[in-house]
Amino acid sequence: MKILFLNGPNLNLLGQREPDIYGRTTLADIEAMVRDQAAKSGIGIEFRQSNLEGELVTWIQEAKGKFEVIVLNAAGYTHTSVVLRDAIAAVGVPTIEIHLSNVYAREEFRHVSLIAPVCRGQIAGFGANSYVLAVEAAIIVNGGK
Ligand code: CA2
Repeated sequence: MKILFLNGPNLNLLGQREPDIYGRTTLADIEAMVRDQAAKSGIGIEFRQSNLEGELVTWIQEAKGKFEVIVLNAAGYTHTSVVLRDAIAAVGVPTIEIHLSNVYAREEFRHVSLIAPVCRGQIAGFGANSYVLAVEAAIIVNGGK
């Protein structure tokens, strides 16, 4: 199995700004944790970040036939993006929504996810471990393989 991890805007700043909310772990640290976890199950991963909505859409479209599962932290686009929702629905690659923070314990606008209805499930609130848990969720989504 191959999993495509996609990260949205500003997640490249992890570990450098707002450590009280997002912790001190960098996105590169998280990628290393995910690679370790995936390697234990013989899973291949690709890990990308973009600040551009259209680039994320293109990557979702290109995932068809190359990846079995997408794990998506759409960051702020979670709460605003019709185009990401449409791409996930159109492409049909099973997608897992993840967040570092517990978005339901934060501002009300973060309680709404436009992508949740087209995702297989959601993991939120476990910091960097949301990504590690997503590897296990991806195995479940892929039928245990
Ligand atoms: O908790 C999450 O993972 C979020 O997707 C993070 C987004 C936020 O808009 C979502 O509501 C929840 C924000 C990502 C920005 O990350 C930063 C990291 C360090 C410094 C500033 C922003």
